[in-house]
Amino acid sequence: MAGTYTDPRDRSFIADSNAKLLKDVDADYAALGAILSRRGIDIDAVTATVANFGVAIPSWGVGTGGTRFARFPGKGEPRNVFEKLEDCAVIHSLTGATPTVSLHLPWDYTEDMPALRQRATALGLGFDAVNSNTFQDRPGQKLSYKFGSLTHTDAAVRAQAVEHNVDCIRIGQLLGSKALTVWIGDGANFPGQQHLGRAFERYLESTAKIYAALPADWRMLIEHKMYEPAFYATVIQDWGSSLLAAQTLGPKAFCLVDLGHHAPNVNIEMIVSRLVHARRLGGFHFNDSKYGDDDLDTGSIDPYRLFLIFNELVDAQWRKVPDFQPAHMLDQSHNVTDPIESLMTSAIELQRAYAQALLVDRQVLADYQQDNDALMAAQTLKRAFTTDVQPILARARLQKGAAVDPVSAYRRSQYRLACADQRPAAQNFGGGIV
Ligand code: LRH
Ligand code: MN
Ligand code: MN
Repeated sequence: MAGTYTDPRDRSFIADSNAKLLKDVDADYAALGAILSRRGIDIDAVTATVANFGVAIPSWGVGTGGTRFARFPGKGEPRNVFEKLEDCAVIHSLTGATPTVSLHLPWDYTEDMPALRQRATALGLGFDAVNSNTFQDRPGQKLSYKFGSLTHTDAAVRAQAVEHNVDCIRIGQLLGSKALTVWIGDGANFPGQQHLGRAFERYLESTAKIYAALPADWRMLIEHKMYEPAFYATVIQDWGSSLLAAQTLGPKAFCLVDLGHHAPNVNIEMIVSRLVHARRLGGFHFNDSKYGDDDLDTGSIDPYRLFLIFNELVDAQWRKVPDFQPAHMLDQSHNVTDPIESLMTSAIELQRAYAQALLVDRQVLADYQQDNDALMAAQTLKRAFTTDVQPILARARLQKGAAVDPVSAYRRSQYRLACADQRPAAQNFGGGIV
C-alpha cells in the first residue's frame, strides 16, 4: 500500500478493510453471546444500545496539542475549522461513534457559519455544545482578561465577556447547536488577591445575563476546574460552586464534569451520582489523567474509574431518572500521537466502558447492597468490568458501516500522508494547549 492514498471515509474501502476480519468477528461474537446468555443477558440488546452511543469530538483535539513548554506539530494538521471537520468525519466514518463536533470560539470562528454547517451536514456531522473562550485575549480585543473575565472587578470587562458568550449562542444557533459550555480561568494566584465571595457574586451576575440570552431549547453547561491558570483560588473550582451557580441561574443551567478537573483521588463517580440526584448533570469532557488536567486519552490511565462513571450513568437510566440526557464530549490534548488515532481510540474506550456497565446485573447488585454483602457487591461490578466486550464493539461498528479495526484501516488509508501533502504547515494553530 505504500504511497497509495485511499479516502478512509469511502464505504467500499471500509468494507474491504473489514472483509478479512468478518469470520473472526462472527466467531467471537457468538462465543461472547453464549457466555452472556448464561448470565441472562441478550448480547444483541447490548450491541444495539452501544451502537446508539455517540460522543462529540472537540475541534481543538484534532490538531496536535502541547504543553506550556512546547508544541511539536504533526504533519498534515488541520489549518482551519473546515479541515478540522474533515478529520472529524474520518473519525466518525471509521468508528461510527462520533456524530458531532464541539466548537471553540473564537478559535473556530469563520465568517461563513452557514457554509460550515452545510459542510458538516454533507459530511454527516452535527454540532454539540459551543465553548466560549474568555481565558485568553484575542488580537485587537479592547479589554484584557489578565485579571479575569466574567468575574473581573471592572464592569466593562465583565460586559465584554458576557457579550462574547452571547455571541457564541448566536453563532451556535446558526450551526444547530443546543448548548453553551462556559469555562473560565478566573481566580487568584495569591491569598488576598481577590475577595472570594464577591468574585462568585460577580460570576452569578454575569452568567445571569448569559442565561437570559439562552434560547428556550438551549442548555448552559458550567464547567468547573480546581486550578490552572489560577493557582490559589479558582472562582468555579469544584462541583459545589458549579451546582450552586446552576441552581441559582435556573432550570436550563447544568454542571459539566471534565474528568481532569479534580484533585487526584477524588471520587468522580460520586460527584456524578450527586449531580444526577440534583438533576443537574449536564455533560462530560472525557479524558484521563495521572496528576492534574493532563488531557490524556480517555481510558488510558484508569479504565476502572471510567467504568465506574458509566456505571452511575447506566444506573440513572435503569432508575429512569427524568430528563436524563448528559452531553458526551471528549476534551483531550495529543502531544505524542496522531490526534485522529487517539480520538478514535478514546471514543472506543467510552463505548467499552458503556458496554461493560450495561453488563452489570443491577437487581443482583441492589440485593447485595441491601444485604451489606460488600464482597459480592464488588464482585458484581468486577465481573462486568473484566468481561472482554470487544466483540460487541466490533459488531456495533459493523452494523453502522464503520471499521472493525479503525486504527488499522486509518493507517492503511494513508490519510495523514495525504494531508501532509495537501496542508502545508500552518504558522499558528489555535487551541489544544489548555
Ligand atoms: C480547561 C478546558 C476547558 C477548555 C478546554 C480547552 O482546562 O478543559 O474545557 O474549554 O480545556
Ligand atoms: Mn474541559
Ligand atoms: Mn481542562
